[in-house]
Amino acid sequence: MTHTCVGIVGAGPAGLVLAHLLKEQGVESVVLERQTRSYVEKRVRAGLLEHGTVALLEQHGLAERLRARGQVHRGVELRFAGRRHRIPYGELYGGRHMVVYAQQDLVADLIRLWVERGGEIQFAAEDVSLHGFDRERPEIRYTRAGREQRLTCDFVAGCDGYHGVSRGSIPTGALRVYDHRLPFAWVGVLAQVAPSTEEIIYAHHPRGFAGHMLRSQTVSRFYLQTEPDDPIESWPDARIWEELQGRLAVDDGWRLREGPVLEKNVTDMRSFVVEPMQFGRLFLAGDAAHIVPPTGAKGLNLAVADARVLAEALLGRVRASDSRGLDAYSATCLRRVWRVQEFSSWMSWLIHRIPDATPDAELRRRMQRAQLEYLCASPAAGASFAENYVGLENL
Ligand code: FAS
Repeated sequence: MTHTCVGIVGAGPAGLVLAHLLKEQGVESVVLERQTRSYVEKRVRAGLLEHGTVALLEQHGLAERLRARGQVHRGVELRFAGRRHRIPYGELYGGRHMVVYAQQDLVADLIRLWVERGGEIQFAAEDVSLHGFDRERPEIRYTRAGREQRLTCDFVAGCDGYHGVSRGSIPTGALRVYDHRLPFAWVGVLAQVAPSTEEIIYAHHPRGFAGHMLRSQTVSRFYLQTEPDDPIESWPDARIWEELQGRLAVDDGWRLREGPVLEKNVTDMRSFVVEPMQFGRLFLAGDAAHIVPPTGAKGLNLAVADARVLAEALLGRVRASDSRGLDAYSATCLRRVWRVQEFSSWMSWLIHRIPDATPDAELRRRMQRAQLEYLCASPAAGASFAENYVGLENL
């Protein structure tokens, strides 16, 4: 049996950033990851980092490769009624910018730096179970290469995502669960094709939303609105490109480049939050505690924000025996979580086609169009969008 100060379950953005911030201040942790290293370093997910996320990574010496290979972005393009509307969020929000950098590349950077700095990470840790976190000596049990292992710790960080074991380890009834499924889903597409745009495009179209996201100069990410539970089999590549061409079209002849589809899947959209994000000596961070609709590109950024709050709170307790940060952990994180939930939900309803089954669908479509026009015409509305999209500070 080994002991560490903080047992971290999950080597995603939340777990890895937390591990680094603790180690930098001399607080030891062990990261337990169910998957193999190569699996987590190839898993395609997010790709847009908020200004605050990049600043935090830079502050802690974790952003060298991100700065060298990420693409700085200062604006986004909305399309509707065949027209383009650029929202210059950099100008509207004090020059702050965002960086396009694939999540799997960030995870690979954080793992490489963690190992280089002497951090301990156990990949392929199976059957993880959490014990005693409501008492003084939490224990994490797991098997690795068929042998049972036990890790005692002073605190446990549940950073194991929505499908992890941590949230489910908390006694039923101890959590309030908020779970809302939006009436749209995304066909996520990764294609071997250079981007046809300099900036991210969100297109509102009568056939449904389409998004042209960016990942690199040779690979592009696209999203298409579909029905929840729509099987990916109903989206052959030909249909994907036909719908992207149609929904992204504008009246100035712009054309979308096409290329081989590398990956495609259907992702449901939900707003999910558990309160509180802690129980005894177990603290949930990232997707283990909340899921936001991917529209506003917030999930990864929220995970890193939780990790920053949890690291500060744990350091306060471990180094100064000051428990106030840990006592307030959940309330501190939830202020940002609910702000981001509201913005992501608002943005989802702004740019998706309102389903026919929605009560007063036609009326809501008229109000949606008025909102789009107002957002593109009003500097005040643009500034409010900019600070939410790029990332609110001091929350
Ligand atoms: P993660 O899920 O990233 O990491 C959890 C880790 O815990 C994983 O490595 C997992 O293998 C491990 N784990 C799980 N169970 C375990 C167990 N029992 N024992 C040990 N380890 C365990 N967000 C955006 O901001 N923009 C996007 O465009 C975007 N697109 C997305 C597309 C998809 C298909 C998905 C699924 C998510 C997307 N997200 C996006 C959200 C996503 O990026 C998450 O918000 C982000 O990964 C959250 O980071 P973590 O909380 O660290 O959780």
